[in-house]
Amino acid sequence: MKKSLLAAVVAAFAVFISETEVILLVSREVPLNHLNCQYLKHIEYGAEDITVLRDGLAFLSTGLKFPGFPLVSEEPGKIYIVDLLHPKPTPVELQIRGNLDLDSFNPHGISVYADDADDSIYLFVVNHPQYKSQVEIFRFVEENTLEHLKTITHPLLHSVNDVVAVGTDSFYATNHASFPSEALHLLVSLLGLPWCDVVYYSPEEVRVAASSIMSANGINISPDRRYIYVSDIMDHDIDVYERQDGEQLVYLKSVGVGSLCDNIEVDHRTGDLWLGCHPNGLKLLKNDPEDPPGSEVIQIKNIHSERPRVSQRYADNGRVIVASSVAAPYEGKLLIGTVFHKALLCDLE
Ligand SMILES: [Ca+2]
Ligand SMILES: [Ca+2]
Ligand SMILES: [Ca+2]
Repeated sequence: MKKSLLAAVVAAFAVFISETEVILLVSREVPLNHLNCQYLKHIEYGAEDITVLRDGLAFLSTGLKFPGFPLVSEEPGKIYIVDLLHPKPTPVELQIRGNLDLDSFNPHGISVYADDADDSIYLFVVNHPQYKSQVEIFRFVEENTLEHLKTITHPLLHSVNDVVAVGTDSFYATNHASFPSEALHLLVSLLGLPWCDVVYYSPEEVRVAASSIMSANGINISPDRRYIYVSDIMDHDIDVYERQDGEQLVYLKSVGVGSLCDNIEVDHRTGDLWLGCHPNGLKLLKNDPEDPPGSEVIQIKNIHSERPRVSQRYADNGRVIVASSVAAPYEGKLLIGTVFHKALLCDLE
């Protein structure tokens, strides 16, 4: 009884503190900064993460169910694919073959790995069946099929948000919470302790690869595969790491973004980072349809220089697009995905 009372007090205080923090730091009203955009067909229940291959094929992770966000559909999550080089890009649902329970499929962050040895494409997907965390590895076969290869679970992979593949069966994954226990994580957040981490996984070795993160959300890799970028969403910055021999991550620096940035996509050609961000965390928590959470896309140029250029490329007050979580550029186009709303295809030029 005492324990549950204490947990309730801690929880209430944590909500108060985190709301205060959000009000102070990211309760922004962003002026509209629109592009020429259209809604993507068939995407009605979010596309929390998107990633684009060099040939213009984009994978979309849709239908995420997550505590604290509205349940917009009872249907299981799905993976879509869309060809950005098609004159009228239209997402197609990928069929999943193999030993995966599709009824509880709840996809979150995604990453692709192109194997130069035989041109195979692997898709890595964070999955939350019954709100647990695991990583699924698929091979993309034929035009519209994913073949499920394996499910990876591990005690260190307890609150996984996103993943970046570095081999056919190895990856880095972010934990957005410091502990699997919600009460413990609330306490840690309440104390402002940066106790979240990035975990390296390979069949031979699983370990914490980077720590001292407030809340690790999106993760991605530079085109030369030398650097790893992590969105520390509650610290409002992007943490930059160098990959060294034996998959050791060495922290280099952090670049402030002034918004709650979710997933990271990297432009294959320029190396620029594109971030889907939440300008107003308080509205995201409340999710009032009368006053919806907005969307913001931020680009970082020259992140490895002395003076990275951080600029806003799109902003909306939630009347067009609610809670953007990813922005993926490709050849003058920009895909914007959301946690639980629609997705946009925009012209950048
Ligand atoms: Ca991702
Ligand atoms: Ca940080
Ligand atoms: Ca995310």
